[in-house]
Amino acid sequence: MAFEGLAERLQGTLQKIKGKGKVSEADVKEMMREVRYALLEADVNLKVVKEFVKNVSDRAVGQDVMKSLTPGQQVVKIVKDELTELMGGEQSQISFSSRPPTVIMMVGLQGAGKTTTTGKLANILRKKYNKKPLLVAADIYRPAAVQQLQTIGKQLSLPVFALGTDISPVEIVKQAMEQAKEEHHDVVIIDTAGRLHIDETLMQELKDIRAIKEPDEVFLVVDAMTGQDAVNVANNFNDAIGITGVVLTKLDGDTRGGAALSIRSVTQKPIKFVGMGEKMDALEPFHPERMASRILGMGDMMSLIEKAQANVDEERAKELEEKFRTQSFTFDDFLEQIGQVKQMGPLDEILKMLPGAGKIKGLENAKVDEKQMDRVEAIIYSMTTQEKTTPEIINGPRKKRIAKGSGTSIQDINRLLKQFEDMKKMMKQMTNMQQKGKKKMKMPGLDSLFK
Ligand SMILES: Nc1nc2c(ncn2[C@@H]2O[C@H](COP(=O)(O)OP(=O)(O)OP(=O)(O)O)[C@@H](O)[C@H]2O)c(=O)[nH]1
Ligand SMILES: [Mg+2]
Repeated sequence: MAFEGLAERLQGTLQKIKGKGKVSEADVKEMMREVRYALLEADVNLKVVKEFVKNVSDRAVGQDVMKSLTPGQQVVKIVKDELTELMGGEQSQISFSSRPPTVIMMVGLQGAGKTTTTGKLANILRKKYNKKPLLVAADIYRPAAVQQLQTIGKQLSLPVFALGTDISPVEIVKQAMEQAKEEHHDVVIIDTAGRLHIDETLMQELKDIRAIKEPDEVFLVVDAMTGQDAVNVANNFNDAIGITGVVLTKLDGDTRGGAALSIRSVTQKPIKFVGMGEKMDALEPFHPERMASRILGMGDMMSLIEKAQANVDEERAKELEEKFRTQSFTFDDFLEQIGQVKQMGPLDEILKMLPGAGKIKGLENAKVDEKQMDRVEAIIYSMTTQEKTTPEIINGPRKKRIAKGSGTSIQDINRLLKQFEDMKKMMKQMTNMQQKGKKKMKMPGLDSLFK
């Protein structure tokens, strides 16, 4: 899980100051020492850390905090605001050309994820923006690079422009632009070659491609796992050819976070997307505020809801919303949820998006494997209709019967009953939170699930 160490340390540190009715300068100093350490440990650029610490400190010992009724919480909010700012503040959108086709160039070092991201991005452009992209295979150097893009194109049913490897990338791109015009493609995404290190030939070639038609976006693709090196790479590419944004890949791995937190501040270029896996739907727009919220254990309800909305149909979501509200959620609904959760992705990732999830005992080690889910399903299938709707009636003899029927143990039944109760409680909390938050926060999307 990305950011794990950083999240843990920051949350631990903030926990100490959160409940304080009074926050002294010494408290802030103490806290910031730990924050500084946590950031450096996460491989955040030293200059960035210094500036961050200064900004938070200045605001945290300011008049507003001292006068506030909840200074501890105020400080936590400042940390969150500054983290958000550090990652760029607002979400950065794609710039489209007013005179199509929009040209997007993918650049970066070898193995960063350019080719994969080209496919993922085209997929998003088609799905969410209704665009008709053309993918261009301009990497003539790495063996099978052209085929790789063609395979991705086939998989997504998207056209790939390729001329083999005996022709220069500049010529390929020129001809691709012609074809895009003829076939009315409104976006052209150019997959360029990577190098092990930044070198003059690579840069010159990229400059030559750039010169054919000024791209609307030059996306630098960098591997988040490379930490501060990613920041250096970004700086070098930006100086040499000029980039417009960054795609941070492999954020699904256990990166410490240094790149995500430093890149924007060092290069002044926004992170536009993050890669969350190898599959073609594993690219997400980067939301600084949501990311800050996730790092600080405040959850990421927005992403969770969006994920849910992508998998749940509208009608059913409305029904569930009503059930959450009236607390009439049954084991049948639970069963259905399990099915949907299975579709949403790894459960431990999803649970981490819940506010305060980090504090639920044992959750960090929750490895809910398919087998366990199957067991839960078997137990529910062994319940009578009445048991499913009013689990309170499940007494000793009933438990015995269910255990026998599902090939599980009484302990398994007890555990599930407890989980079900906890889940109901959590839903109640979420519903309450939403109602309270309504006046203060604007959370579009959330409304449709929890009214
Ligand atoms: N886990 C994970 N793997 C990724 C992600 N993005 C790319 N990869 C993997 O990283 C490897 C390299 O990806 P490519 O897209 O071929 O990288 P490239 O930059 O085009 O590489 P070159 O063309 O050799 O320069 C592949 O195995 C991808 O599946 C991501 O977000 N998460
Ligand atoms: Mg490639």
